[in-house]
Amino acid sequence: MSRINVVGLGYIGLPTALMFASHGVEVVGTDYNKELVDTLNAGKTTFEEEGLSELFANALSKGIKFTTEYISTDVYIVSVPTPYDKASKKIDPKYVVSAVKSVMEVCPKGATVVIESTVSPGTIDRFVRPVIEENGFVIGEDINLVHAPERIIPGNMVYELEYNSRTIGADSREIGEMIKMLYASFCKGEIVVTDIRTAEMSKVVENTFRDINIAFANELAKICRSDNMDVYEIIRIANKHPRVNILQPGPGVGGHCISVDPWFLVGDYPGLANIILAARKINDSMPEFVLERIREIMDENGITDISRVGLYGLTYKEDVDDVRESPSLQLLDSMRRHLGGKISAYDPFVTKKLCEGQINDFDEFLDSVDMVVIMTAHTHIKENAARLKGKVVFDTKNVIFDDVYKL
Ligand code: SAJ
Repeated sequence: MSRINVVGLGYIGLPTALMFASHGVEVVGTDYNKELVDTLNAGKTTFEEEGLSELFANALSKGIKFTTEYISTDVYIVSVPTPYDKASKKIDPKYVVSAVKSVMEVCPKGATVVIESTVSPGTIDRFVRPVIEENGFVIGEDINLVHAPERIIPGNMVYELEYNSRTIGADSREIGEMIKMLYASFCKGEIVVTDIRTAEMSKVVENTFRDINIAFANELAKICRSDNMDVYEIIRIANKHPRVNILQPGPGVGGHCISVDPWFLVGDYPGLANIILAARKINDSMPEFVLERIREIMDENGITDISRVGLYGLTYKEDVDDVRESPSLQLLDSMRRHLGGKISAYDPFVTKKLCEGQINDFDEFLDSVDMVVIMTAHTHIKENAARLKGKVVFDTKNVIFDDVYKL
């Protein structure tokens, strides 16, 4: 194997490319975003992630290259976004299709195209195979096709890249085993080889499982609130049962995975995906539920001015700088629509201005509000909990153990 071309240098493609390069594989990373490629070529990473800078430095020392061009080589790893269409709920494969089209323009016969992006079951058959065939290639003879969905969690990506188990879906065992060997250059977890459709489905199922389980915790939070029971204590006690493991309620489910993938199943199997749809609706309703609680808590404390209420945390979860599908942004949107006014917000990981009332200094944020709504469980707020004294605190993430308002 001469070298690999990783196509798409985002949250998954970049660390994956760096990991391969750090383990001695010759890597060229391609992204059509010139600004992103320029940033990487200037020696800077494009997002914050534990251990990413060190991995980046290591990969650079091993000669990784970044470019906007697609190169002619034996293995392509396509790692581009796969959004869903908000109306039909089905996957929108446009980025995968356009990346594969670009690859087809340069790839030699015998090359293997690995799709890492999460896709709904059947996407590769319906959208990727035709692109390859339209270019005159016979799949399995001229071009090999593989699906190798990733499983890494933002916040612990570098560790999980190395230690998680992986799935490789391929048309033939031989090609599956070849790509397994490639990933085994850095992956110490078990690598299961299966067919493409099974790999597509199992990845979507993993995230759907988690969505449903979070929805259960969120529904319990609503039930407990309606009848004055402590949901956290109930979950803590129930989890003592050896076969019960309830997740934690929160202000909603964000990120570009768990809040998206279950929609693929709802879109493709309407009428069959019932629990999945209900779970999605429950999780999507949480920002509105938080808003109701904010109103109640404001009333109880005689706070009438919404501009004196501030949101702590804009990212979709703790200790990452990713705001995709963040419940905080959904809440801000609802607050603007229902309550009007300028709402203060602060996040130690976000400096880019995302809302009008955003304040980039924690002291200034605290000075400007009487009520703090904790939306994200950053380590920063756990370490600075004492500084919230004197404020009305609504802790949607259950990180402050004092007498504060909860979901
Ligand atoms: N959340 C809760 N309660 C919980 C756990 C999470 O409300 O008990 C919320 C989080 O606050 C967040 C959202 O759910 O808003 C999702 O966060 P997460 O940390 O559970 O997962 P992601 O979206 O960051 O990453 C997931 C992971 N999938 C699974 O755990 C099954 C990761 O392994 C996948 O690689 C990733 O999706 C992906 O790319 O698909």
